Amino acid sequence: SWKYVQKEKSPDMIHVLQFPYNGEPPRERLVETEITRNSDHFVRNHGGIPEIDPEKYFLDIGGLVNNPKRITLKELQDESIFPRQTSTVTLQCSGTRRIEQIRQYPGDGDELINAPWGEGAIATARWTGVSLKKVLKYCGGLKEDGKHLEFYGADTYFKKGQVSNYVVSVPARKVKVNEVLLAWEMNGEPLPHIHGYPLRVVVMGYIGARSCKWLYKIKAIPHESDGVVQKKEYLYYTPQIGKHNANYSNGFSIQTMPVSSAIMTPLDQEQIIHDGKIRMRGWAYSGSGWPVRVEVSGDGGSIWYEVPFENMSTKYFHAWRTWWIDLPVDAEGWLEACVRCWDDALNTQPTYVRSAWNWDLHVTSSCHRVRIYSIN
Ligand code: MTE
Ligand code: MO
Repeated sequence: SWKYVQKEKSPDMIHVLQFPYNGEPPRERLVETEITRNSDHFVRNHGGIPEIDPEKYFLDIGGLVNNPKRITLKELQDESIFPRQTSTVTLQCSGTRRIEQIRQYPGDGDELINAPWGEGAIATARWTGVSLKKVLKYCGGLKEDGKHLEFYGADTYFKKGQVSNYVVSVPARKVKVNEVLLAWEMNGEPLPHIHGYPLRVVVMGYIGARSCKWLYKIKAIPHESDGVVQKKEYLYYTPQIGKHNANYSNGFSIQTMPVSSAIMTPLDQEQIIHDGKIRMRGWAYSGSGWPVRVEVSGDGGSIWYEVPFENMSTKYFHAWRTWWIDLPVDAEGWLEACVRCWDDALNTQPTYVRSAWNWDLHVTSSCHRVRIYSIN
């Protein structure tokens, strides 16, 4: 997989894990653009990168559909069969900002098996492909008890004592509302190998884990997938569950991403010489609504300043909003800046890391904080 890292990723990616390859871009670059460059898009892999010949490739669609089908890439791309769809979508790994849970409560969580992501395991791209809704229709639609769609990725990996393919599922209602895309293009370019070439799933509003890469099979099933990734990983445990009592049945599958945000500049521990205002930039995203308000504080959360509406990007419902603000700061010395976001379903972020701490260290959605040294 290293050859694809060198070919397809920026040289200054932060390699969160070398094998399987997991990387995120430098913080200060991520929010420079609303649409992330392909080379800067984070990568989250569980195993190696499969080599798939697009000429020999086909997608099997079976299980509880009326007419199971085997479809080639050419057929999928034939616009007389399937209308093409391009959607601008943010993918966020549920491990984003995990480093805060690890640093603040070392040893409490299952950190040995979980990559220590920073704020960069999130990115936005224009994905082109076909809606899974249309593909299911082409297969005669779902049978009565076809309630979930299971996705099979061609990569294999070893985890939790089992060797398996990458297998996950989403409920059929997510497909019915047209929030699941099968994509072969990323920002107008062929899908990079590292991002799932030749075909991947893009699920809007859900954790990145459901957006299966190197897709080769879709199966309609009556219940959530029994695969390892669905049932043993990406589980949310309420805070009273920890290493002494966690078992896979007392966690539940994380699907929809909660509202979250982050300050990308200035960096944590940065020294800033300024004239009473500090320029801050970041992202805000919600899988369960639309980020409508972002507030930033320079004193740890006593006084909040609203990010002016015109400083928030985007017209894309399934994407993040990048933002900037010139934060008024009088104080000198060390101070704590933090950010919080509201979405249009009135969800907001927990105040402290502990408020949303969970044993498997997912969805660190508390107010993001950076310590900066102010010289005024
Ligand atoms: N699909 C397969 N086949 N194998 C994987 O390891 N990782 C998932 C998802 N799809 C994964 C996968 C996870 S956890 C995330 S966050 C997203 O892919 C990341 O997508 P990206 O690597 O294109 O950014
Ligand atoms: Mo992920």
